[in-house]
Amino acid sequence: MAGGVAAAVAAVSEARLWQRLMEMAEIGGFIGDGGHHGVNRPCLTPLDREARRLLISWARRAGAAVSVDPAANLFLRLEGEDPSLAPVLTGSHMDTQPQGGRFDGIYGVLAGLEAIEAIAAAGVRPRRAIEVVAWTNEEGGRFAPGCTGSMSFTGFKPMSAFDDLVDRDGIRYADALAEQLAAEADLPRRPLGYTPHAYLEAHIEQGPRLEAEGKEIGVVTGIQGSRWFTVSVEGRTDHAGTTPLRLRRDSVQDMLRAIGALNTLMHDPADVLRFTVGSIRVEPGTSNSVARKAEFTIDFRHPDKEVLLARGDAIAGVVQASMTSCTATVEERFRALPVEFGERVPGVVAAAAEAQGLTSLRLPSGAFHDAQFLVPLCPTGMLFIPCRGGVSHHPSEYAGPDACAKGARVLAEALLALANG
Ligand code: HGY
Ligand code: MN
Ligand code: MN
Ligand code: MN
Repeated sequence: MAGGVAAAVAAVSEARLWQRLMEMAEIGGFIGDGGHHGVNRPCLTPLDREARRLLISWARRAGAAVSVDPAANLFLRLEGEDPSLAPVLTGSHMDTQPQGGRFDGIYGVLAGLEAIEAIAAAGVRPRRAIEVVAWTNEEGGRFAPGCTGSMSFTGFKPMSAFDDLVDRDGIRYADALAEQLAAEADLPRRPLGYTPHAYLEAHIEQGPRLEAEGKEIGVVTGIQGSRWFTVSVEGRTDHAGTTPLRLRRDSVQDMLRAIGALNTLMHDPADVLRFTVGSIRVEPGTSNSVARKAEFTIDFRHPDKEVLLARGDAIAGVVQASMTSCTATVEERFRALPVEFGERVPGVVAAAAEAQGLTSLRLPSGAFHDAQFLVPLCPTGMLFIPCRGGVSHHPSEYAGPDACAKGARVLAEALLALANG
């Protein structure tokens, strides 16, 4: 390891990174299942802004320049020798699932800050600037779909495509975004989007493989594809006690029939079930009225593009064939095709892990990430750290201080290799 790199890696502080992870977990923190400390920190909310202010205070103390783009993506910049060169970009997201954990997303942002802080503390000046980004709305929990910040940044979709997304309270994405930017009017602004020299995101695995195989670093090879649909079944509300079955137009009954049929379509014995109904809403929603409307979401994933397209395109037909007395509409809300990271960035991650004497495993990501949208723009990759039992999107999500620090050290070395390359 070159002198500078060794000093930078050595300057990564396990204690500081852990302290910050735990402090961030208090913002939106709650005690959930089994007494575990969960985090519920939706995007574009006062909680999100409180977490961002805390991050900004740490970043400025570390000498990083802070700025925000029109999608409210937040950037922390460690200047390089040649500011005219395209920066290397790292980062992740700060928003969580409603029953989220203390590491999904925020680990990649804080590992990125830890890496640039250690590089600066070691007196190392990278050739290119290194930027840490906190992407807006990766989870899609409040405003579906997710990744609206990175999709806006990369031009995958125009930012205006998300304006009219609404949350459960009917608040529009554009209005929540405007509120965020107004609350952060004191922060320097930057234009939307640029082409990074490379992008590398650190994240917990959110799966069981690294822990099961006793490996310390995941060299991520790619991300499977995801498609989100919203199905709305319309019937008629009636009295639960007096309306004969033959006269009913019961949207819940038809919804259940459709979900049963979809499970048959989606469940491939050679495959794990990659089809999730995560949200169901029923109107009027009283026990003694037949449901007029039943709306449910579909999250369908697959690593093979053809299967993702063919089975996803078949969903609407299966839903329509399942209707006996109701009508249904099927709307696709999100589509991210499978991506492969190639060799450039994964190779740098693998070399850094080896240089630090850490065991590593090449594996694909089952979870989607903002990295998916950087692939068409620049050399892209991810590094994973193991998480307990592979559990995520649950309060018991956990990665230990040692695992978090190992990931941050590999990130620091990989970022320097990319920034000096
Ligand atoms: O849903 C996902 O895959 C990511 O964790 N948001
Ligand atoms: Mn995540
Ligand atoms: Mn997540
Ligand atoms: Mn992500």
